[in-house]
Amino acid sequence: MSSGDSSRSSGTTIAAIATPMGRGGVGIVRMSGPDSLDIAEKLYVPGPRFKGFKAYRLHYGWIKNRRQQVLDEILLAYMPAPYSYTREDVVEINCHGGPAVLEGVLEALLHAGAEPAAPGEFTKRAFLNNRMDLTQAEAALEIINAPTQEGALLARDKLQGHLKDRVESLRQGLEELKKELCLAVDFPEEDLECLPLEDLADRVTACMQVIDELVLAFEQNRVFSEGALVVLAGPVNAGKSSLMNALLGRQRAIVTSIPGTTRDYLEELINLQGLPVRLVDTAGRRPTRDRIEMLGLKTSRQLISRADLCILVLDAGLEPAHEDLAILEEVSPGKLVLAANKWDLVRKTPAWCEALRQKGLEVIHISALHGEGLEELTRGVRARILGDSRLEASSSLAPNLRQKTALEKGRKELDLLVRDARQGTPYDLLGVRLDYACSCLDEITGRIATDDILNSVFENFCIGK
Ligand SMILES: Nc1nc2c(ncn2[C@@H]2O[C@H](COP(=O)(O)OP(=O)(O)OP(=O)(O)O)[C@@H](O)[C@H]2O)c(=O)[nH]1
Ligand SMILES: [Mg+2]
Repeated sequence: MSSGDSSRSSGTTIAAIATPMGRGGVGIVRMSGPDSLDIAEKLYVPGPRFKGFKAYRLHYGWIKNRRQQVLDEILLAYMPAPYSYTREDVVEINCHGGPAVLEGVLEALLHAGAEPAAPGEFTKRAFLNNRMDLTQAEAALEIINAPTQEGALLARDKLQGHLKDRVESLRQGLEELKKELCLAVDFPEEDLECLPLEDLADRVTACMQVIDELVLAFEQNRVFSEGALVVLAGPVNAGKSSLMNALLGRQRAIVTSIPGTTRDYLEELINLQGLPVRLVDTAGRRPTRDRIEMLGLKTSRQLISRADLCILVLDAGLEPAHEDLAILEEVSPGKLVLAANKWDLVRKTPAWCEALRQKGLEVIHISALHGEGLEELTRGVRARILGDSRLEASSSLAPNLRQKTALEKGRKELDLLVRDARQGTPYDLLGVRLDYACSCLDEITGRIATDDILNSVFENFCIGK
């Protein structure tokens, strides 16, 4: 492995608070490096039955602060290398989860010889010590950040190394091809016999298909890891804010019968049967000269252009004006659902609604006020965003943006390779393209890990992970 910053991994012992700041029942301070146990011994006050530190046991006792005063009652775990998160000696101190205690313990460890850990440094060491590849390190961050359990399950598969295995098997296929290419080059008179052009093209195309599947899964996974952006839009007074509140289950947005109640946008995260959704209520559309309202409408347009899905809310009892339907031109039909609201006042499908349905628009009758039709709306929203795809095993191999970019780079090279091969480019030159495609895959797993790559991965981590 050619990795940049392995210097810190050898020798130093790092420490950090691993649990979030704030008050909790338990907080954990973590150390990793060769001096972990020595440093812990300086500060640990044994409990009554202590008979020396044993690996993978919890030791009851007390911990001193840097002034040697007994600070808190603790449980201390000692996990010697190589069977630890970082593959180095690790000590974890479970103390009470208050900021003063946690800071006091950390301060004492630093005073006794540990160095403060950088963001993600524990995981970076785990990577540098070959405990995990880069896709697994990134999955550790993804599982922490997952907004719903479904999102966490997707990250879990990557944490277990499934994406790594897929990328490694792709790479292996390319390596084998490379070997055969070399053979063909060594015996040029037989090259086509050793590796017929069609065979070469087929095998590279199969690799590209695997890459395409992974890239496709990226989009789906993005929705689960970041949340889908769903924007409520439509004319004033249609009931957008009422719908926001109904879906949220609490009165978040102000609702009045005065048109133009909402001016700025409001965003809340909701869980639609496992699908995380960033739900946004926007200012209602109407012709206006009010500067604040105009700014609100501009923001609303920007949100609509970025949305994964737009819910056009209309008052079912009012035939929409031409400009109320302008959004149909702004948003592609696949990204639009019409919620015909105030159904409690109408109870039969108006002709204009039917006409829109005929045009292929999905129309769902709801009453935001009485909470009717919300389940159907939820189902419609999920189906639109997820398409036919379900949470299947394949989607759990979804790459993140960094990994997807590297996959696309590799795919482009393979595409060029097939083109060159068909144009009769000599086999040894094709080998160069194969090497480059392999190096793109290596960026994903971290076989090639420059400082730039490592920094871009670990700068997003929190301290203590
Ligand atoms: N009968 C009935 N009234 C509703 C329903 N939904 C909303 N309303 C009423 O319609 C009025 C407007 O509701 P809002 O939720 O403020 O509408 P809005 O689209 O956010 O309006 P703006 O913020 O002005 O764009 C309020 O008086 C609501 O109580 C519904 O399903 N049935
Ligand atoms: Mg409103």
